[in-house]
Amino acid sequence: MIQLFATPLSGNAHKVRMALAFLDLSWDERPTDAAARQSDAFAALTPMRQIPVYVEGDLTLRDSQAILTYLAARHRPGDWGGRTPEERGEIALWLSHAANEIANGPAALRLARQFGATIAQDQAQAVAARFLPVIEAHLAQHRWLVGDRLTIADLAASPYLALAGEADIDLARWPAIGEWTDRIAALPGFPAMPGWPAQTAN
Ligand SMILES: N[C@@H](CCC(=O)N[C@@H](CS)C(=O)NCC(=O)O)C(=O)O
Repeated sequence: MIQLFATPLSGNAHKVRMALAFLDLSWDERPTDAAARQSDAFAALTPMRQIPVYVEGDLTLRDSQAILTYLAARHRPGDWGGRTPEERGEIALWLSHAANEIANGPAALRLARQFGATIAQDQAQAVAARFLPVIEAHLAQHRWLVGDRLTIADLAASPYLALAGEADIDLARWPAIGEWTDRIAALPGFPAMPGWPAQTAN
């Protein structure tokens, strides 16, 4: 049985939860709050002491982008991870944005506002201000980040943008981003996440 070490409010964990749900896989969710992340047992799973962590048999994998890459290769080869070299390159681009600009912009701002984390506010605002117009312009021209279908690029990039309101980012300013996160939430099997509004198909 797959185990997913996670919390309900972690956008990084939700990337993996969406992938598992869309793949129609069963998993055992292992709630891993801040106290649990300090335990020796959790440190033995991941030296970073961060969620999500994915365990399947002998495989233990940390980092949401890495776990998505694994799941795509295992369960949707030549599709979720890209059909062509060009698509694979484009998917790597959005996974990089997820781990850099989205993590250090909207996700960091949410962490500060919702959970009281100390962050470099000005820097996070600047990262978000630089990145949001880029993805908005892309999504104004494309229904999905890469190709004409859902890929792991969408799974990696969407949670912290769907939750941007919790970071005091007004999604009304970014309509294409909002329509895209609604589109993902309308997919059959989408797992609910607190703060990500439920949708019907569009
Ligand atoms: N690059 C990692 C980042 C994971 C991450 O930041 N996880 C957060 C929860 S969303 C965490 O465990 N924070 C606790 C900590 O850093 O100590 C990923 O994409 O999975």
